[in-house]
Amino acid sequence: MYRWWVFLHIVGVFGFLVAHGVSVAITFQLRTERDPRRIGDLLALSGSSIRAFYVSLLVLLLGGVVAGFLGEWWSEGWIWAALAVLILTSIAMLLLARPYYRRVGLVARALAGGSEAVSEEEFDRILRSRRPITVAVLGFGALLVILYLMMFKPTLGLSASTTSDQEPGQVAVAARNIAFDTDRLSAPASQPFTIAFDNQDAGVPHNVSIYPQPGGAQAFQVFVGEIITGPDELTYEVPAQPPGTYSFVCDVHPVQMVGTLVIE
Ligand SMILES: [Cu+2]
Repeated sequence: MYRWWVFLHIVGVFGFLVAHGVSVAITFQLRTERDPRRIGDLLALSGSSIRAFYVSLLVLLLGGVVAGFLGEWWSEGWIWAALAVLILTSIAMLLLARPYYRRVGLVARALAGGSEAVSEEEFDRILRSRRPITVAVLGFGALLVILYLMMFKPTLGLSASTTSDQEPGQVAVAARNIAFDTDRLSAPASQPFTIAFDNQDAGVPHNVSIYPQPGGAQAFQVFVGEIITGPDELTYEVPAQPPGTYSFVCDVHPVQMVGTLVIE
């Protein structure tokens, strides 16, 4: 299900880019166009693409929001940041672009109607405004930021896996997309602790085992966790360990799934 909602989200993105590409192309065409009638036609064409643009935006938002719930991403910073960038950029672009289009349309209609209230030079100056470039750079920059947030998923200090709100002696870690959701865990020294393990990978076996690091406090494997196939959860009971730096590893994927466990 999750992949289908991401699929829908990306379909929305394609529609969004195609529909808005019409407006972008026309905006730059306007800078070289001086015939008021042609300009009126171009503005009408741009306006006609706006509906497809808003429909795509809705599909994009719907797919993204639902996928966010299914993937349990709403507890992480990147998805909120991406949504904020989308909303704020949309508002900024609307506020910057709308007066420009409105003025060009108004003047083009007046000139086409034979009005002489606006001179050719003034019309030229309005059409040569740098406003469209500002809007395009803003939009493209925001797309790059959102793409970065979606690809790299930085938690931005907001993550369900932060151990700060856990009681001492309770450690939580999740596996998703053949990766642990954190590369650093900490546990108290010289007392037993639990590891609440959440395997979110459907059909994929994972576990959590604890190994000493070279030169660490223990010479032998400290703990071997039972392997569970996701989606499944299990709480491991780990016996007391001396303070030191250890590795926590999934024995099924020891290369991709490894992190540092600090016992202090
Ligand atoms: Cu694994």
